Amino acid sequence: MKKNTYLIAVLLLSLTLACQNTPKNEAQEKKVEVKVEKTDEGSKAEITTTKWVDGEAVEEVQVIEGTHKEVMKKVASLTAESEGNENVIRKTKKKLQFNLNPKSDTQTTGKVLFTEEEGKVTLQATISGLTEGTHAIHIHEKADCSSPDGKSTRGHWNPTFQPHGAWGSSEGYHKGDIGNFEADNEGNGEVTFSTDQWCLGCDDETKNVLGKAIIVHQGTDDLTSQPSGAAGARISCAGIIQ
Ligand SMILES: [Cu+2]
Ligand SMILES: [Zn+2]
Repeated sequence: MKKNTYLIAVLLLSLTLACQNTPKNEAQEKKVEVKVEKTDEGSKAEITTTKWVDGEAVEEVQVIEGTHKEVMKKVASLTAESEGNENVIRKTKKKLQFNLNPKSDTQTTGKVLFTEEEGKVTLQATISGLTEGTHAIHIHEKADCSSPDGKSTRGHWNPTFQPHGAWGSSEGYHKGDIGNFEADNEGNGEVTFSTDQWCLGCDDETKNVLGKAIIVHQGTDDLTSQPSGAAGARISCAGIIQ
């Protein structure tokens, strides 16, 4: 399998099994962790099942390889085992990790991590190769970073047809209006942003960030100029793809 993994999607499923016949304090616990790695040549899933027997963790690892479709089908059938079982307390944590790539003749790179837990999505990004100062970061509407200037991602993601603005503003804002962050004198910046107005792959298209793009700008978002805050060149780009 090619080492160049362009995307790692990790789906963590924690299942707590409370058997009907067992008193509550003796409830059996089982944890299923699924890690899917997608490469140019196919996919590989690693399923780790941890069971606690008499207070000791017993781990079992299963590896599935094949086309992405085959692997995802197997994973779905394995995790569906517990569905319909009322005694299973299901807690799902989704993770999506990818890199930001330089645009507009810059050296601006970065790493982005999206996590979703209990109805809340958190974005964590570390960005380097920036000029010192304030930079805008947004979600744009299309996961297409093919053009050298990043404009193939189109405008800001705005599924609710609002004006551009500061996140949470009563005058309206785009679902992609994350805002600004600071880069230090070494050109490094960090962004942490949490909201229940996004989701990772749900059916609500006013919330689903998959298929969109992250864009970092050379300039500052003034939070008022239409349609996109006059934030200047698009210097780093990544598609939000599962
Ligand atoms: Cu933007
Ligand atoms: Zn906007």
